[in-house]
Order: sequence, then structure tokens, then C-alpha cells
Amino acid sequence: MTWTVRSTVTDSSAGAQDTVLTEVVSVLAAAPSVAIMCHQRPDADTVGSALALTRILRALGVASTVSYPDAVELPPGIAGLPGADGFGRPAEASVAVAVDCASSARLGDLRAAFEAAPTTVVIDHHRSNGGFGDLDLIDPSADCTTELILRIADRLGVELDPETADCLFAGLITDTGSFRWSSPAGHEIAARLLAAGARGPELAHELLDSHPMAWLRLTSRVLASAVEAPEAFGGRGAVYAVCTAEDRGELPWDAAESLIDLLRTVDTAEVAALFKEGDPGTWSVSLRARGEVDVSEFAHGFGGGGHRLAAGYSTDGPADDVVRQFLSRA
Ligand SMILES: [Mn+2]
Repeated sequence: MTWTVRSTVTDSSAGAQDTVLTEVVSVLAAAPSVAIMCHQRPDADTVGSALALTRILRALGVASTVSYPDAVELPPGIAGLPGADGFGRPAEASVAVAVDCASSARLGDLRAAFEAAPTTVVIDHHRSNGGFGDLDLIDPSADCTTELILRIADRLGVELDPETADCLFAGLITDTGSFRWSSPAGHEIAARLLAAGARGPELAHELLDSHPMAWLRLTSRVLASAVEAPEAFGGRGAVYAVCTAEDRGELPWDAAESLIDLLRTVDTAEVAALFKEGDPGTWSVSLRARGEVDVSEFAHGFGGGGHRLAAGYSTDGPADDVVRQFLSRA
């Protein structure tokens, strides 16, 4: 089956969402095979979404593969999710599904395989996602992409088992900052997932509260390097810090991911920015805003995207240049 009419929903109105959900569910249920793909620098929401969706499809008798881009290792907490040992290269499939992926560029080295599939489906909650599939189920009002996967399970009538609940909960707890900015729906979903057997406290510990000792040293180094820029963003102020590959040392690629949550607590700065070096000279930049600045818009200017108050972009160059470019537009 090939969908010739491109169907995109990026608004949250119930009617529009419902129409695309119906289409997505019918495509998935009828698919001979499905290749599910995560975004670069995979987090708990993209991985939890992929693993939950593959379990839901298995319950329907639909074969699927789960993949994430680039040759990286999953962070230990995420690698502990049920089924995470099943990640591999995508099989040639009749339907490719990108989960939690704000743009096709974020598919990295999976992009060609995604685009080669006869039917492509995008399931996401990033407001900056304009859609890049034949079917785009994009709901910016959802707290996480696993919330959308739950809607698919419900529509298919697939019952939640404890493992699927774990995978869905993983996306919810991380994308809501441990429920700090969860919507009412997010709390209701959490209650459902816990009742279905999700290991709430264990997942919170494994995904958010477990680090090697060397992480404390890294944290102290990076936070000590933080700089305030009171003139930035029309005088609203910014704070930024740099984590170089050398700072990170032997720690894994995701070691600095959560440090933005400490930086953004600086009460004199509207915007927090964390510059994280991967391979030397290549950077991913995390941005957070308190409420007045749209960092998704700002990140878009650098080819990135995200949510209004949490966004990011990738860039190259020496640390000083990368910071200067940021400040010149801030
Ligand atoms: Mn997400």
C-alpha cells in the first residue's frame, strides 16, 4: 500500500488528530513489515516510543525492527528498557516510522532507509516539526511521543503489559522533567502506566538518578565554567557553559545531557545554553528558556528546533567560535 496523498497534522485539535491517528493505525495494522527509527543522540522518549511500538505491533502479528542512527551506545538507563537489546540496522520494510524525530536530518544515517520505504510515518510532539512523512501524526500538546504511542495502542485495542508500560513511562518521566511541567493528561497517563505495572521508582532511578563518580567531577568542571551574559536576549540575560570532549574524557557521549537542568536554574538568566562537544569540533547545543524567549525559534536560525522552552541545534568549529556565534544572535 502506498499513500499518495500526504497527510499532515501539526495542530492539536481533537478532530484533526483523530483523523490522522485513524490513518496511521490502519497503515500500521495492515503493514507486512515496519521499520521503526529513533532520532540521533537517542533519549528515553525516542527509545521508549520505538520499543513500545514494536511490542504493540508484535501483539498484532506485525513484524518490525527498531533502529537508532550512528554508531553510539545507548546510555545505561535507556539500555535497560525492555527490548533495548533488540536494536539493529533497519530491515527493508513496507512502512518506516520515525518516532520523536523533529526533522529528517535528525535521522542521521537512517535517513536514506526511512525515505526508501514505500510508506513513511512520522510520530512526534515537537512543535518545530513541520512533517516529513506520508503520514504525520504530530501533536505539540502531547507531553512526550510515548503519549502518542499509547493513543495508537488504545486505538488498536492492544492491552498494556508491564514492559510496554515501562517503555511508555520512560518517555513521560524524562520529557516532563520528572512531571514538573507535565500536563493534566500526563499525570493521568502516568497513573494508568503505573497501574499497568510500570516500575516508576526504578525507572526514575535508572534514567535520572544514577551516574558514575566521574560524572560529579565533570559536573563541577562544567558548572565552574558557566558564564553570565546579562545583555543577551534584549537584556533578559543568558547563562552558558561549555563541555568539551576533553572535559568529558572517558565518560559516554550523553554524560553532559542533564547539566542544562542545573544551568537553567540561574535566576538572572532567561535563557540557558550548554555547548556539548561530541567528536572534536562538532557540537550539540542545548537551550532552555524560562518563559519569555522562544528558543525553538532561536534554534531554528541555526538549523535546529524543538519546543518553545527547550530546543537545540548542532554546529561545528572551535569552542570560542561556536560560543561567539551564539552570542552574536542572542
Ligand atoms: Mn520527546
